[in-house]
Amino acid sequence: MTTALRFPQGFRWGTAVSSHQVEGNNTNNQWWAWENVPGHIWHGDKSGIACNWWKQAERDFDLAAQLNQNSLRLSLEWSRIEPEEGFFDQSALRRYRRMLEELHSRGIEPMVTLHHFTNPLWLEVKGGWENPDTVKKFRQYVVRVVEYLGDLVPMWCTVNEPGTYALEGYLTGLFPPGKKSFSRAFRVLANLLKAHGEAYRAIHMLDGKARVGLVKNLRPLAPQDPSSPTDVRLAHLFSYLFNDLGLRPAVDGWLRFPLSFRPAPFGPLIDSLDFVGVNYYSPTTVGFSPKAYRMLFMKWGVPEGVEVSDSGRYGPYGAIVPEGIYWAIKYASQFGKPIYITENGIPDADDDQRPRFILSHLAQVHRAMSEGYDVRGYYYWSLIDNFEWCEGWGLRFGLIALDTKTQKRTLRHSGEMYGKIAGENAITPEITSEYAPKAMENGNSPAFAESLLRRFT
Ligand code: IFM
Repeated sequence: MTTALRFPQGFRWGTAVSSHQVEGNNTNNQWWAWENVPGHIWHGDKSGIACNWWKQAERDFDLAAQLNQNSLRLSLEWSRIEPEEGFFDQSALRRYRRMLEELHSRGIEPMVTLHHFTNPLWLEVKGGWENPDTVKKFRQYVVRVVEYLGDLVPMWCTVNEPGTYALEGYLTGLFPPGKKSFSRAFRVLANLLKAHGEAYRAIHMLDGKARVGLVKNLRPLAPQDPSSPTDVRLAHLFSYLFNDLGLRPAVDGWLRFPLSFRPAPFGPLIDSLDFVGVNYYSPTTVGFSPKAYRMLFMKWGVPEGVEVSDSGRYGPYGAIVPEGIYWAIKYASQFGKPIYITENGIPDADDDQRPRFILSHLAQVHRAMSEGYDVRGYYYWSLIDNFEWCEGWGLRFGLIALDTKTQKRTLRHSGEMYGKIAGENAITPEITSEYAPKAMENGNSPAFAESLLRRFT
């Protein structure tokens, strides 16, 4: 690499976190209850005090500022703000207000997510997102939040990864409530999408200037055996169910089958995106398995012959395919809205892959932008190691390593590198040669990546 890859002025350089994963002691949501049942979390881990953000987020805001971050994506914990139905806790709202002010005072613009996987317990016992009334209750919570915090929040994400929430909570059963039912999964997804639409309208009613988006985890899906017509069809079907159904309704408003048995547009959803939040991690292969009858005979896997990241309870977290982020940007661009990469990251405890991962993915973001795709920012997941849901503390995504026993923070090499990129607003040849000289060689998986892009673009 001989010339720098420069990003436009004003590009958002950020990191992302979510409330339950960093705050600590979120005892009043369904995840806390779930964690306390043996067998649910790898190694029996618990979120505990997590990264102690409820008391000391400012310590990590300082670190984010030192890494030249101009934005940070964090989420609000509904179960703190509305601990009992209809009771809004002013002290919780005050704490969030303080956090947001502290970010602004460091020159860091907050991007705030309203729902990131957790529900208050009172809501969960009423059926959570299976219950259509939850949409109305979410709207009420959003209105309170925006009235109190709106002046400090230029960008809102309504719901984080509705597809993942529905898939893991209602199909694989790895997330609470641990159900396995297609019809429930699609009911939940439909309600989350409706909630997005309602929240979009409510926020704009209160603040015309706010920008509001939905955060979608986009996964390139490739047939396990490209010569098998069944695998090819299944990959397309799963891409439709996972990628398309979780995003398209926020543009055209339609809740199609299987989101609804009587397909119809849902008014508040129509054209309800000011931006698309794209989370990209890795691609998945899809193949036919007669045993997988509960999953429409689909078996998922990690592409073969491709470098993988650290492993969790069930094997590698994912394959490292930087071209996938380029695919995700192209895919999201069909909706005609600005794009933020709201999450992209890798679990890599010893940090031997992360510098290369970040550089090669950013190079693909740059490639897309130089072709005219409107990407406005990139948020690395995550600023600091945090509680990784059913994988507990077993997967480490942070630019900053956390010792959970002592709460000691240690900046990783990759963190230092990301800070330099943000500071330069560019990937310079010096940064590349210092941190990951081979990152731009596309040495990982060129054949797989190219076939992936051919199939899905
Ligand atoms: O930690 C999660 C996050 O909460 C949602 N997106 C994926 C991340 C890594 O698995």
